[in-house]
Amino acid sequence: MSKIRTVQQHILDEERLYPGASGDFTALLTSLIVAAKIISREVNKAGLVKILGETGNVNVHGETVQKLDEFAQQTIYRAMGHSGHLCVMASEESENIIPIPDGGKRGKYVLMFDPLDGSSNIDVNASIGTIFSIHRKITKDTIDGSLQDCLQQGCNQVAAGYFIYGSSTVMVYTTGHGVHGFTLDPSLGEFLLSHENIKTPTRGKIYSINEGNVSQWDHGTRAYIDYVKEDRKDRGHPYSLRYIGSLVADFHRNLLKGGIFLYPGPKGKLRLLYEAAPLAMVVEQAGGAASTGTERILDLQPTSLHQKVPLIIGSRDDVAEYGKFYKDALVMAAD
Ligand code: FDP
Repeated sequence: MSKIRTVQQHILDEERLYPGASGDFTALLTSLIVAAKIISREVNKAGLVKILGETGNVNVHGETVQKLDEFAQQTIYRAMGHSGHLCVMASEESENIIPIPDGGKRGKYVLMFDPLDGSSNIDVNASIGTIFSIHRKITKDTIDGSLQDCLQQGCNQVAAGYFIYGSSTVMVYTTGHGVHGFTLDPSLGEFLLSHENIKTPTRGKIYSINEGNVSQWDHGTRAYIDYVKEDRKDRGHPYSLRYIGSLVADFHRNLLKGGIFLYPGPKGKLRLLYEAAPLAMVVEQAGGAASTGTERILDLQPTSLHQKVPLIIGSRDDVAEYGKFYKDALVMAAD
């Protein structure tokens, strides 16, 4: 019979792997989980917005109805700003770094987050999510964190993960010791271990890409997508196309089933710090890979807060195969 474990118990177990741990990190994740539960509750009510009041209006309870992505942003800020464990935050929704509120205790961690990824799907009841990435403070001059603390390579993350608000709410996270998934039991208000030590298949049968962008693709991407669509049973082809257009949802499905998600260049659309790097840490910990086509995502040195990168992520052999197509096309173009 499978064991019953809450995410809190699991985080505490992981903390015991570090005898000198102060408990700060555990407390930080606990605050983040509270924020996610509040966002989850609000996402579940999204369909009632029209009944209870339009965005910007005052609803029947006398509350101002906010856009869900603004609500998610503020909820995380309010839950984390006073947690005492962070020195700075950065969000996909804010242009600049987010300092810790005046008077708030400063801590040794940096939080980067995308409060509500895939938000264009809210109105159609498709899954959306919150992505997070945690680094240690590296600057020493003041107790406040700075831009430099936010612009760290993904390989320095101490934890990363996401919450997906779908048919149920699921949390997936890693601290560098495997990837674990927890499903929210709304009646208990607890995330319970549902996916222990997730390993993604080394090769999948799914490709996920916005094919409407084909005219903007490079030759390598075009050749690769033609290849996965070939009717070659000996190679396990054709692959099935699955694209929701909500990164967390597309990523989560491919993580569990195997497959490849592509948002190719030249510049890409997805953000390095809030989307690509955290999901790259998760996928690598699950045995998969994440690349721009030529470089490992976790090796990229960010140069600005909202930097976009091409993102090719998923099953290890599929990502490697894409890389060969991409590089071959570059070589051919150079000849
Ligand atoms: P959205 O615009 O709905 O917020 O990064 C944002 C994102 O969604 C991802 O979640 C998703 O994978 C991607 O954009 C979809 O982009 P396209 O509509 O260009 O396919």
